[in-house]
Amino acid sequence: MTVKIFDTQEVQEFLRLASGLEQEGGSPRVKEIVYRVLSDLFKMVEDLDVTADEYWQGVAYLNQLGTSQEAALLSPGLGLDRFLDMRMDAEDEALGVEGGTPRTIEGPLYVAGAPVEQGYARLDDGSDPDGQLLIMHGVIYDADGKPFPGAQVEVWHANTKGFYSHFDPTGEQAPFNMRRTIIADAQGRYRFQSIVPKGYGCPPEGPTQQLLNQLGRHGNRPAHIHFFITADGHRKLTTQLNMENDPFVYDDFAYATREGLVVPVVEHTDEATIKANGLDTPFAEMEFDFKLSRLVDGVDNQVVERPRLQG
Ligand code: MBD
Ligand code: FE
Repeated sequence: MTVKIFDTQEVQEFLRLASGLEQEGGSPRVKEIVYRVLSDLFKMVEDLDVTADEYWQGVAYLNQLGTSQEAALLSPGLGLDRFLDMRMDAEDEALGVEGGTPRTIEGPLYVAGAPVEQGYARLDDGSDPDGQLLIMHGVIYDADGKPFPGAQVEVWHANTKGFYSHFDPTGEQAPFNMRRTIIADAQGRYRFQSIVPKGYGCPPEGPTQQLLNQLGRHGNRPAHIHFFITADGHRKLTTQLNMENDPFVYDDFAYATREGLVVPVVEHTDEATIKANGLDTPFAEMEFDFKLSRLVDGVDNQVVERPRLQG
């Protein structure tokens, strides 16, 4: 079709009507957003000459996305989560905030309410037969570079199949497996034992992977560990560490890898080191220190509230 109607008075008035802009009630903010989204969609349909068949395929896709609970998975896949981070980084730059550990996206798989431990925790319950022992540790530093005793380290990661507890399609994992909250010790240190995770892959038959296939893209993430770090007087840090030896480390479908967040996984096989760590088998070690940023005018200007599963 070559006829153009988007710019006619009839269509422009219709957009205002459908967005509730001629109504008294409702939310001005929602009206403003819906008006913009609808306008952009109408224009896209006209400019790209979207057929009715294509349109209804799109509607069916959205239904599928919801039924599969994958909306918050498609979002990072299309780079929207990364874009929100880019905006926060730009805001920091404009305000002159610098020097903390880089943020990166939360992802869709956090669960609130993990067990709380002091200084040290074991994250895995020993049920993953392929698990390679992992020791990870480091220090939480405040904005002045001083260790922060009592800082709260929330950590979560996948098993050797790339599956997270509470979201495991095999149903094999117990609640809160590989999820803990660790309170930093008197020297600001945290330490945990777990197993080396494997990278996540989108459900191969799900709507997210289906769309990625149409884009000629894969749906894999490198092996990674998620963190929320919380401490008085500082902004909550949301970040992830990616394992340096993973083939996807710089090819993440969710665009979460960042300079400064790639960590070597050091393999230890010599007896003395094994013993010194109180262990009796070879293990992998990761070390990472987190540096927090202070509140901006007394508030966390970038804290994100979103619906989260409560375990
Ligand atoms: C994950 O484990 C993840 O961290 C993100 C961002 C998206 C999908 C799965
Ligand atoms: Fe993840």
